[in-house]
Amino acid sequence: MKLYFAPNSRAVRVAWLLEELELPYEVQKFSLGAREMREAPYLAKHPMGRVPALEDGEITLFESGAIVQYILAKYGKGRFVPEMQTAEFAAYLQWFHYAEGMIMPPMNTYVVETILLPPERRTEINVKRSVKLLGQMLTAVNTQLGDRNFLVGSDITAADFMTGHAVIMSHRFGIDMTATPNLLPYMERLSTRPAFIKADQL
Ligand SMILES: N[C@@H](CCC(=O)N[C@@H](CS)C(=O)NCC(=O)O)C(=O)O
Repeated sequence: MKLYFAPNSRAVRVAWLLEELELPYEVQKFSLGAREMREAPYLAKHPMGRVPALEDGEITLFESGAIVQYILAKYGKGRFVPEMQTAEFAAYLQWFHYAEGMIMPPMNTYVVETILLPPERRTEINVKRSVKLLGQMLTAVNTQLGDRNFLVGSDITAADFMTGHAVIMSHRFGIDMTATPNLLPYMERLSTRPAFIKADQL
């Protein structure tokens, strides 16, 4: 498998899973926003020129969540996914998709408005709204965690690779987490896993 990757991006989710499963993979590394991500050879792999994308033989796919589900279905041997007949499976799907559905949209706005746009084009109201929304999204994760170690069940699942990664990225971008105290030990649990450390340092 070949993973199209950039540090500090959603591609870490995929590398993290590949490391957890101890699967061999090759990495093509970009700097986020590099011109080659928008050139024809890479646009043939990902029409928006974004990361991650994955090649597996004849198959090429993008969208971090789809890639994670693909790898798990094909190579996961049941790991990191609750049994389909259990209630935990429904919760797993919900928290898996919460990352892209709920956390990343306000985080995108926050990053655009605080990092990517030149200062004269930033809008304070957009920053405030994204911080407020992110706070609401993270509060739901904080509540779900309560005193459990991971989002679903007693062990780590791919919902943590997705939503846990989004929580870690929110923290790294400077979102205040004093009102969501369960997130700090949760991030510590995730980010000290050897597989996360490897993926994060690619
Ligand atoms: N929903 C997509 C989002 C992909 C995405 O926006 N990736 C960002 C990095 S986290 C990217 O490649 N940005 C570079 C750019 O827009 O130039 C996924 O989960 O894979």
